[in-house]
Amino acid sequence: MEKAKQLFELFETQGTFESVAPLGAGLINDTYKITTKEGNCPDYLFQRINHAIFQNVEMMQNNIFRVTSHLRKKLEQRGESDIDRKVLTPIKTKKGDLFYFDGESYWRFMLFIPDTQTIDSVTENSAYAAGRAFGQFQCDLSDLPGEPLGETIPNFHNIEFRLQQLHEAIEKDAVGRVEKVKDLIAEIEKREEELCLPERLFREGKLIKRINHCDTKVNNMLFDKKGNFLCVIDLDTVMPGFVLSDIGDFIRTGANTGAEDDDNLDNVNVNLKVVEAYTKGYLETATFLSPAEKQLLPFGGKLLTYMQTVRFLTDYINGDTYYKTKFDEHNLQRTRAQFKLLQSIEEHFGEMMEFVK
Ligand code: GN1
Ligand code: MG
Repeated sequence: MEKAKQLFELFETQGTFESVAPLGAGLINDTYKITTKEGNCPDYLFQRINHAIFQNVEMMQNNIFRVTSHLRKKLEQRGESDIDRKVLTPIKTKKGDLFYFDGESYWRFMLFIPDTQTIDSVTENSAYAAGRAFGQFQCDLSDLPGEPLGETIPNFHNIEFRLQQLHEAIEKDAVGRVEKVKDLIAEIEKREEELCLPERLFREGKLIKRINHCDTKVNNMLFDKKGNFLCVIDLDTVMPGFVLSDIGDFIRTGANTGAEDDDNLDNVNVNLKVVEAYTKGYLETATFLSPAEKQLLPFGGKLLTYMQTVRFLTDYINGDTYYKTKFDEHNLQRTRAQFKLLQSIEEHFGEMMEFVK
């Protein structure tokens, strides 16, 4: 409480601090909401940035500032109303910085957007809206002026790098968990060659990098109370990557009939209706795609689900050092649920390819 109040005073905020409460379900940063006393002053959201993961906070905050300013300009050009609800607004410190370091933690503020909801599962309608929104997001950022954005986490969605991390974890076997997950390791190794395709295409000059969100979990989208799409949130990982990342992570989360960490694998399957609706919406606004990129979109779903399986398993083997966990075997349960989803995607891959055609 005292800390929140102190931070509130350090940033360019309006109104009087009233209360603070935790918010959201992110696996990385800690998020809180500050309510102000005055009805005509905004409320604020602030976060302690996970500095172990985002090691270059300055680069990340600069990326976010450039991206949100550019998106705001695009909204203005299109004559949109309610712009403060359709793009995030970072708040600077009174000194003009995009974050504050207190000697231990890094903090940042943004405007809180009221009367909104995030959702963990989508209908066909909201999937279509999400597809259009992420296509528009990438399209709007395709002419971002200036230097390329920095990679806030180097090699973030590079599957070859993620596999290398897995192999290092297996090698170390820091907490003696490898024996228990031999079956999963074998399944992952069986698919390595196939799933490293995009990195090979990139090296051959056949696939390019564009600005992506790189964390298009369905709950990283904000809707109003009626279910209308407002904006994309959690911009920490906006950086250059393959367009496969964003459609892929949406399929992984939005088109999963179960939960990311479902303990009942029978719940976990790919929802083809959601994939179809998202693909349709996305292709309507992502008008910049090359034929090669279009062809690979369904592969994105496979790749990101595979990558998340690899990442959760790596963290499990390392002894749960990266993701927040709620119980002892949480990362293993997540791994099994992601692997089940991967199998379901593989089974229905032919149908997913049809949607692009
Ligand atoms: C993390 O913080 P959150 O929940 O939005 C992770 C994503 C993973 C996701 C899995 C920086 O996202 O890459 O896909 O968990 N973010 C980072 O749920 O590693
Ligand atoms: Mg997030």
